[in-house]
Amino acid sequence: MKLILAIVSNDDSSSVSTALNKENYQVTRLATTGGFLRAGNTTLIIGTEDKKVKRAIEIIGSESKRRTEIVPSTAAYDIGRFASFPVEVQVGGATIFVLNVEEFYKL
Ligand code: 2BA
Repeated sequence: MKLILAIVSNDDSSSVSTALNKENYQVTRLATTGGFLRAGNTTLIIGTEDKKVKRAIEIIGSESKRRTEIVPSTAAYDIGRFASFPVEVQVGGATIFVLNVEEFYKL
């Protein structure tokens, strides 16, 4: 048995866990915070059989693809004068760890 820890963006976490649930994976969601950006993300804990790990990673990857989004940004270029312009930012993606599970109990 394996334990998958998948860190995904908050925006993707619902669609990732819904897609996993649909294929009978059991998922626990933890609200977590990235150490670098200090922004909220979601860590999914998935306990599953070895042979189901590959498919779980495919599902996580397809529901949390890295993509660029255009967001508004504001810059001050003179005292009291601001310009608003769109900037491209990278969102999504997943960081995944797969660990061996020595023992597993449901009591
Ligand atoms: P990613 O590498 O896609 O990582 C997204 C989030 O996944 C991280 O959020 C962190 O919560 C988790 N994560 C990634 N690798 C990990 C690992 N080896 N162990 C434990 N957790 C891990 P943040 O820490 O807020 O990082 C957000 C993004 O900032 C990262 O995206 C990366 O592009 C960049 N970044 C992180 N640390 C950096 C550093 N020391 N220097 C430059 N850029 C960094």
